[in-house]
Amino acid sequence: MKDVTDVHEEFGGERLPPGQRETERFPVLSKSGTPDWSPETWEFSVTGAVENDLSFTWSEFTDLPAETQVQDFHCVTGWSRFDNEFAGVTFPEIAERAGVDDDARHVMFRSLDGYSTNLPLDDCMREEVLFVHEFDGDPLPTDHGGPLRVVTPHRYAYKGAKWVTGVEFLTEPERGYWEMRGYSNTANPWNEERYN
Ligand SMILES: Nc1nc2c(c(=O)[nH]1)N[C@H]1C(S)=C(S)[C@@H](COP(=O)(O)O)O[C@H]1N2
Ligand SMILES: [Mo]
Repeated sequence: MKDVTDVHEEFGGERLPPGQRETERFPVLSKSGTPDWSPETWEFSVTGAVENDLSFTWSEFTDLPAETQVQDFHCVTGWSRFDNEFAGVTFPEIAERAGVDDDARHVMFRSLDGYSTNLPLDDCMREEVLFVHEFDGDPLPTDHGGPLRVVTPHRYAYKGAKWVTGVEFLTEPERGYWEMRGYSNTANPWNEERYN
C-alpha cells in the first residue's frame, strides 16, 4: 500500500494545513444530496483534447489496474481527516489511455448530481489523484461519492468530484460549480487558498 500522507512536504507545510482541525469522523458534504446510480446504466467518459475519446461501463472501469493508497483529506470548511485508505485508478493511467493532446492544459470533472470542478492538467497528472471505488477495503459508500469519486489530497477536497462520470480535457480554463461561486480556483490548503 502506498502512503502519500507526506504530500504536504512538497508544499512546505505541516501535515495539518493552517486553519484546519483534525477530525476522526468523515462528514458528508454534498451540494444537493446523494444521486441514484445503477451498475447497468453507469458510464464514464473521457473527452475533449485527447487522441481517443474513452467510455467505460462499470465492469470495464473496475477491470482497470487499481492501487491502494493512504491519503489525507482537507475540506475547505476547516476539517481534515488523516489516513484514509482509498483504492482506485490513477489519473495518469486514464490520461495515458486517452492520449492527451499537446495543447491540453486544463481538466473539468463532471458528476451525476450536476457538480463540476476544474484543475490545471499538471495538478491532475499526479499519482495521488485517484478515481476511487473503494474506501477502507469496501465499496465506496454512496454518500461519499460511490460508485466512483476523485480525491485530491494536495488540494481542498472540493476539487475531488463525487459520483464522477466524465473527464474533459481542455485547452482553455473553465470554472466548476464552487469555482464559479467564490471558492478558490487553485485551492492549495498550505496557502489557505479558500476563496477567490
Ligand atoms: N459531485 C459532487 N462532488 C463533490 C461535492 C458535491 O456536492 N458534489 N462536494 C465537494 C466538497 S465541498 C467536499 S468537501 C467533498 C466532500 O466529500 P465527502 O462528502 O466524502 O466528505 O466532496 C466534494 N465533491
Ligand atoms: Mo468542501
